[in-house]
Amino acid sequence: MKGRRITLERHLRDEAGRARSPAAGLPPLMTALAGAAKTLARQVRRAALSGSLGYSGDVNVTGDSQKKLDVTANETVLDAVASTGLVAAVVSEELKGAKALSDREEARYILCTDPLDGSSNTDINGSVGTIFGIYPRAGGGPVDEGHDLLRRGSEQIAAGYVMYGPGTVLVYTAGDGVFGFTLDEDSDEFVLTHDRIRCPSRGHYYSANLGHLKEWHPGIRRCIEHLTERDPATGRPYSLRYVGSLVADLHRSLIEGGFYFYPADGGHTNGKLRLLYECAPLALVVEKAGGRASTGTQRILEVRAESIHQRVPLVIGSALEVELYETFMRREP
Ligand code: FDP
Repeated sequence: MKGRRITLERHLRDEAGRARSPAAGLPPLMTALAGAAKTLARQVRRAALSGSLGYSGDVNVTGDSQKKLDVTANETVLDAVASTGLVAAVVSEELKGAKALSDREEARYILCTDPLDGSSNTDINGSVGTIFGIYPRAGGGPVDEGHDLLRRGSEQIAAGYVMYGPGTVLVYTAGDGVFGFTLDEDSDEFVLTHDRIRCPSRGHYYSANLGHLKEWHPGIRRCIEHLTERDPATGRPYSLRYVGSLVADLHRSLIEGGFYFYPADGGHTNGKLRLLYECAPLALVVEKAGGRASTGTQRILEVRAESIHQRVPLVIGSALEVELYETFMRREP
């Protein structure tokens, strides 16, 4: 990249230096997460060589068969954040309950994470990701599930994701702007490559598992019919793009416009994706970039979690497409 080279460390220092930045206490935690991402990028890249492809033989708490990489990714992220002493507890897709890490006063944060999202892609050398949302503790003393963990996404002070694709990209927001960093493997540094990302207000892609189409809300089926009709004046038909890895599909929508959705269906009556460590962190990123995220009827960031592994329907991406989807859901059949 031409011009001044800004590493993640440098960027975090600059942000922390701004008097009112909400990121002030976050640099060591973000640095630890970036460190975990570097380790994971290597583990994912070398998985076929190190015998780490395939299933672990266990099933996680939400019923998914765990991949070996799910297990190592979880350990990698937990070890990294535990070493900072800043995190009181972690909610992870791979842990049945929240894991308490520290009861010291400096442990001011709660981390919600999906350490390896899209793990059905690991064995075919496809893109996968890590998702994280960071909350301030609600109070002192021992972590209280109701107050500290069952939160609204709007209470996050930072959130982001790492995408392990052809390159490794870390995208995060601490409230003021969304920033994307690409891992420079020569220097082993994350370098700012996407400054103050803005999600285009509309795009021409939609991403969803159409295998469930017949079981969707009639409004969503009508929305698909609308998107696939030919009308060059409004850019229709839209093109379908579906990696089947939320982070990768979301990253496309964030950068190029368009939207991703995973509604309720016969097998997933509340949708498939988890509120605390998939939907809420990505909703914060997308909203801070000017996009939208909703259940189809409610803004994701306003949904208060009722349990740590709660699922919700999700539609996320360019503001105009998310609005269109919501409009179709509201219309009478
Ligand atoms: P995966 O099960 O592979 O971890 O988080 C769940 C998730 O992937 C998302 O990343 C992805 O978008 C979705 O599920 C894929 O679900 P389908 O296989 O039903 O399309």
